[in-house]
Amino acid sequence: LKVRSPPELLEWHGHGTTSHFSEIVLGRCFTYTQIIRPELRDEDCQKIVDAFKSAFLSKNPCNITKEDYQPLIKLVTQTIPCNKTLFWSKSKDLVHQFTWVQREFFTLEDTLLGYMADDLTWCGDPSTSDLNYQSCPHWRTDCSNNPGSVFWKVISQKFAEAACGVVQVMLNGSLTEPFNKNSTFGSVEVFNLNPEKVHTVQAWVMDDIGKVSSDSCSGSSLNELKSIVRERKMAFICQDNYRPARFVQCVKNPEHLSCRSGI
Ligand code: N1C
Repeated sequence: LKVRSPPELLEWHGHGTTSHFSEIVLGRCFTYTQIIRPELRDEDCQKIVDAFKSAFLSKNPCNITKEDYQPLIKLVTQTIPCNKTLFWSKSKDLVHQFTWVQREFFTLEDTLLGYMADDLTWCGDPSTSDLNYQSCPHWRTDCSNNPGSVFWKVISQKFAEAACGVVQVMLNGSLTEPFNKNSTFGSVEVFNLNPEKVHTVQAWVMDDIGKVSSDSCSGSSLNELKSIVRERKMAFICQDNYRPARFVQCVKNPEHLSCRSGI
């Protein structure tokens, strides 16, 4: 006789684990390692997905630590070529449209672990070995040490530590603070760049099409980033509306004045 547990009340304020989470991450792992980057074809996707799930299953989803993800991190070794790391903050759609065309650049979502987890939610519960499809902690109203937030923090840190040469960051010039100290880029990635390997940080500050283009590179927000970068002994370059990325924005707005010939 199977005893069914009563329907649970929603314990957390965030969305529950994405339906079919295990199948999606396994499928994405195969797509990535077999089709997108066949140089990784020998990676063991089943093992990777098991390590991913072991990081948070049967654990309190408010007490996840960086150490929980170490076995997963150790399992996946992917090297990104120098000069090709592209960070971003508040510009996710554009940056991915850009890397889709400009294939040699890598955002974190263009690496195996970032690709597997992108846009998904996941958490477990100490009382079962199942995923919690009902609700997961919301980072602000419940707790910041939840499986998703800790995951992005850990892999963002690794991604930044591994960068070399010149690194790029795409920022959103339509915000008053294109560089935000509290973002993952501003709090984790800039501080984990290794100045012995990274000589230059290059910012591309992209305005939304239709908003009056502001000279964000000379504003106080970008000045703060410049200070941090220079303090850490790296060079800083800033470009407002970097043309190759502007062209990607213009695909959807070909008639806009800023997209016509004399841009
Ligand atoms: O906080 P952010 O941006 O500055 O984070 C972006 C920054 C990028 O350079 C990435 O390398 O940090 C990395 N990163 C992701 O790749 C990522 N994918 C999805 C950080 N967070 C990521 N997410 C989720 O979006 C995650 O849940 C986090 O809280 C948001 C951050 O987006 P943001 O504020 O625009």
